[in-house]
Amino acid sequence: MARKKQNPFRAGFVAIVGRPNVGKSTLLNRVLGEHLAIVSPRPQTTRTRILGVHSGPDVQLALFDTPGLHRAKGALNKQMVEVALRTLAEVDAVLFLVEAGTGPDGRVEVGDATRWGIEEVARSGKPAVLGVSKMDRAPRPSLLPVIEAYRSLHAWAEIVPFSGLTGENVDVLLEALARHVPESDEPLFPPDVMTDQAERQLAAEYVREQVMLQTRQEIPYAAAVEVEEFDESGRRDPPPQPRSTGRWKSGDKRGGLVRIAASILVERESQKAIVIGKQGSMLKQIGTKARENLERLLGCKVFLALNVKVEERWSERDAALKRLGIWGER
Ligand SMILES: Nc1nc2c(ncn2[C@@H]2O[C@H](COP(=O)(O)OP(=O)(O)O)[C@@H](O)[C@H]2O)c(=O)[nH]1
Ligand SMILES: [Mg+2]
Repeated sequence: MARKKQNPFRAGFVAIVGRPNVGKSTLLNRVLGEHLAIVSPRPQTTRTRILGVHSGPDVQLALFDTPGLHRAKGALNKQMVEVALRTLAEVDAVLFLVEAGTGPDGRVEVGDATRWGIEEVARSGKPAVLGVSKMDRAPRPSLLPVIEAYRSLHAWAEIVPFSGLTGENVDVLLEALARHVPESDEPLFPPDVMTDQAERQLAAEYVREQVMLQTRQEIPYAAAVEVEEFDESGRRDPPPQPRSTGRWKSGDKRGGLVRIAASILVERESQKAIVIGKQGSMLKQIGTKARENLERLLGCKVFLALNVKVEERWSERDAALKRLGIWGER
């Protein structure tokens, strides 16, 4: 009996880039089936690049979620855009995302920032797949003009409409990306590794996500979160080896209790008052929701103690950005 020729194994790094809010983080989470990257309706939710590893039978894609490409003002924003551009230079392939949907007159407007992003993709010289996101909210016939508008702007390797929210066509998108990463004898990461983010970092991000979702005006952009204590001595069944790599593996849901103490940094006393809320109500709400989400992620009980600190102009100071992990090795 003739046996089907096996596909060669492929493995590579892929940068997910695009304007803020196009659905980069939602896609990464959908691919991994875990809430790894935080998501909010606000732009600039993602501040660092986040590695998520997708391992299939004949492919491994190491996907970097990146901060959105935008006109950056201030040290924090400049650093975020820098991270996205640097990631472009380091990967095997690029997934550039734009949103489905047309204007009320049926026309497709390609903004200047998007054009600039596409130029950067071209400059990288990497094979680039165009992902047209949020297809769930665009009527089918409206997809074609969007695809047409972008087709002429770059020699895309492939164009795939998809929805990170419903998961529609995400498999097709992954297959398209797999065709543009190199053949490889071995995977880049052990197949059970999902990210290089330590649980401690994830805890900080989960708290920041609730600040983004529950506060208004300037607070989301003025806030950062620092975990001061992550005590897992109360966790059940410690793993056989210390996880010195800090890599978080899915399936690490071991029961028991983790105690976390974290500070929410803001830039002014007035902002501190808002984050604390009347008789602590806002801080309580942020803490409750973040704790529930963390319990789901870690698979154990979580004791989460939050406080709010003022650190003037942290977002303008390089040292603070480094300390908070926004600038540096990542
Ligand atoms: N309808 C719909 N909304 C989406 C989809 N993907 C993301 N969103 C929403 O768009 C907003 C920004 O998403 P996010 O993943 O944070 O975008 P990012 O800034 O590119 O990482 C959030 O409110 C998401 O819920 C999608 O496929 N369909
Ligand atoms: Mg994001």
